[in-house]
Amino acid sequence: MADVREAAKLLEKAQRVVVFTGAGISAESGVPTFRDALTGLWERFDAQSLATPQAFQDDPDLVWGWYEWRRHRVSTVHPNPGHLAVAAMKNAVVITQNVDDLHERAGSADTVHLHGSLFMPRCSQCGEAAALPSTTGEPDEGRRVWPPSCVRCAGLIRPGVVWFGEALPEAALEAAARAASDCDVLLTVGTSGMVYPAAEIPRLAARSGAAVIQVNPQPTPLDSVALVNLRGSAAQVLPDLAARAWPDQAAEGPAAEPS
Ligand code: BV8
Ligand code: ZN
Repeated sequence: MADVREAAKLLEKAQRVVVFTGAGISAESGVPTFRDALTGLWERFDAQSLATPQAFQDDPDLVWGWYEWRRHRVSTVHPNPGHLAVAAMKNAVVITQNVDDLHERAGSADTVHLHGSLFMPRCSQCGEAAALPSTTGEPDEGRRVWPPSCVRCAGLIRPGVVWFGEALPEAALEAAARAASDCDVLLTVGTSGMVYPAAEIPRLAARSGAAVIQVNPQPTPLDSVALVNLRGSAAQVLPDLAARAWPDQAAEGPAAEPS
């Protein structure tokens, strides 16, 4: 209990807050984390081997099918109290490794996506942005789906995510580094802190004098970077933490998912 009170004090006093999230914040919405074993068609693969340019080149319909299945899944679930609590943190800069749109649907309109999004497909050849195919009728268990073709060069359309071995979007990485080095408090939620350069963000904040607060039911390599470790789930810890740090905001009640 002392920890959540200490964390709330740090947030209450803070001028500039950054919230840095990973797959764990979407787990309670029903979005599998990267650690969760893959199911169905993909059970014999691990996420890291599928999320690569090589995998797409070798097996475009397997990889495109996987991302269409994930996009369909995300479109059938909703932000949880963790996302809503973050959206209620008025001046917080939200930086995520997640490719889902649950932060935006909870009200965090300017979320910085370090690893792209499931909702911004583009041509793998000329980079032209592509339309999102409809996901209606997508079977829950997922299947191989041949990627659409680019209207400009007929190249294969790929998901707008950052694959292993690919550079992060420069603007997003710069915005994240700037916010982390300027903040008073960085709240890291639901990430194992193992994927770089994203995992550098909480470390950069700590090196720049900020207080790092970690929310995660499990220990991670960020335990030693954090001033306060809150061992619990995002949907349970964040609403309580926000209510303690900003009681007046809590009185207004969390934002409902914008219609
Ligand atoms: C690059 C998009 C070079 C796709 C993703 C330095 C050291 C070592 C390795 C490297 C290094 N620098 C670069 C590398 C290589 C590599 C890397 O980091 N490898 C790791 C595995 C060692 N990095 C790269 O390849 C990066 N690119 O380096 O390019 C370059 C540079 C210039 C020019 C050209 C090239 C690109 C990395 C991005 C890859 N794309 N995602 C997709 O989603 O399909 S990464 C993906 O995996 C996610 O975005 C996320 O980043 C990561 C998963 O981590 P988490 O989100 O933390 O999720 P995880 O499942 O691991 O953990 C969940 C946590 O939540 C757990 O701790 C759990 O306890 C907790 N939890 C569970 N339930 C809850 C909860 N917490 C709270 N509440 C709950 N309810
Ligand atoms: Zn093209």
